[in-house]
Amino acid sequence: MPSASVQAFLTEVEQQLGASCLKTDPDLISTHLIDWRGRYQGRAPAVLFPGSTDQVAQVVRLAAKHRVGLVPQGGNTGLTGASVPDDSGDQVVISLTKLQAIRAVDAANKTMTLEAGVTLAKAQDEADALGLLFPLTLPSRGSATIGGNLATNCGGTAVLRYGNARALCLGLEVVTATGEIWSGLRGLRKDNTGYDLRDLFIGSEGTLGIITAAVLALSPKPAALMTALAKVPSVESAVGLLGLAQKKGAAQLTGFELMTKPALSLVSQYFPVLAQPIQGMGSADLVLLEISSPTGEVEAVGLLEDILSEAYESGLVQDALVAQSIQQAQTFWDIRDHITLASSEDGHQIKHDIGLPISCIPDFMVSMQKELEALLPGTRIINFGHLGDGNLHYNLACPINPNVWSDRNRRHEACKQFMQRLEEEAHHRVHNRVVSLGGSISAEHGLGVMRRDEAARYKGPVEMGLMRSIKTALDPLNILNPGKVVLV
Ligand code: FAD
Ligand code: 2HG
Ligand code: ZN
Repeated sequence: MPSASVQAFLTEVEQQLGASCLKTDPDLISTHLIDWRGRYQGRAPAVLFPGSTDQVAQVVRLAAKHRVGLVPQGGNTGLTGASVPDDSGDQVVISLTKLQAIRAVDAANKTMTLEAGVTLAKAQDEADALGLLFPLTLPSRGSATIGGNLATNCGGTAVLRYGNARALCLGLEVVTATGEIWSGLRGLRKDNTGYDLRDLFIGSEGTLGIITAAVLALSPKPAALMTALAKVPSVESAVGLLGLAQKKGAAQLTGFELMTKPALSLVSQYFPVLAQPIQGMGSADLVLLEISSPTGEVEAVGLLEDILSEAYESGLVQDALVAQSIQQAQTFWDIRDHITLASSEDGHQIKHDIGLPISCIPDFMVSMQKELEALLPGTRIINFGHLGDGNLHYNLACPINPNVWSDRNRRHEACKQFMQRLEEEAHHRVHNRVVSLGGSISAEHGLGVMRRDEAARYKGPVEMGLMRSIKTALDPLNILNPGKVVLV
């Protein structure tokens, strides 16, 4: 049973917003209480679905009155357990998915004002219809929402050229923890009028305010986006290829993704049809390069061929496949975008989302692999990600046990036990090394609950103190996503 204050809160929400704004049936709300990976399972008596900014503000005012913790949720694709409630049964999920309006478009200013529940895929389509580009892109774009993208300051596969979500947002509308509405929907590229509140809310994972709408910055649409796959003999070569591609392609290089052998073999195993384009390349580490061209496909293909032939001659690349059409370019992305899905089909992994100076990555990979082979013999290092940004998804998968592997349930159980038993130790080992190299323990996914305590281990007292001061100043009653990011 939820506490008396939670019950009183829900009664008032129903009176003020109407019964259609909340769901309490356990079968209907269960998917909102577990994260995308199935790693964090919480409890809540209800999920609320406000239909406007005013209704969000009403909910927050009632939550403050009754001291009820609210967990903002968009597409629930987050990977750090930040979008689901804890297991107290006294937090309430507030879904922003009903906030769907496209409020304004301004093609000359290259901006679009959207509500928080619009999916990233829809935002991309809207920009496309204007003849422009919203360049943020993630494999989860079909479900992830603009509110969630900004609350996590997500990265994705075009950061190299266009920056993180933060760089693509000019203004915000936010419901504060007291239930007031801050209307900061400015479409300005320059605005130095005091503290940057927008930047404070972006990346705060629903702990400082609830984003209800945003002004997004659009870019000119390239005439063509083309891709190539390059087989690299080592990660040093991949780093060398990055330097060469940046020198020759400059800002036309929009994507540079590493996919190591073990990551690709998961895609081959669980999505064999998608993996067909790489069958002839043998088992190898691959880099996916994307070039955007203002003139067209022929020029983009020409630039890719130029980069790759020089790389081949200097031994950085052993083989390459350049897409010959936009459709084929997409098939290369499909391989990359399915690594996380293939991983979750395989079973739970110990996930890391690390950021490193690119120059340190080759040494990190060699020394880390040695350390992990000694600590976790047989573990598969599913290493892939945004090498162009120095961001790797350095995930550890359970050693294959041939006795249980073909049985999905038993395989998943084995992986779950592997993760639960070794996660903490593996995180410490990987993160200690990353931090000793000047890196980050969360390059793009945020802290949530998964990395909250790890971050507190590495950040000094000054940084932690400032973070707590910000949280208590903006959310003095600790009702917005309590327990996530930083404990107060
Ligand atoms: P949720 O998962 O619902 O929420 C995430 C966080 O934002 C929570 O803290 C939540 O409380 C908060 N929140 C949500 N909406 C609001 C709001 N309106 N106001 C305030 N707080 C809010 N991430 C990357 O950075 N790069 C990737 O390449 C990438 N690829 C992915 C691929 C897959 C297959 C999956 C499953 C996930 C991937 N992610 C990636 C992670 C995830 O998709 C992103 O973090 C995304 O931005 C989350 O959006 P969402 O709407 O699903 O947010
Ligand atoms: C990606 O880049 C996502 O595909 C997911 O950030 C990473 O599965 C992961 O660890
Ligand atoms: Zn990523």
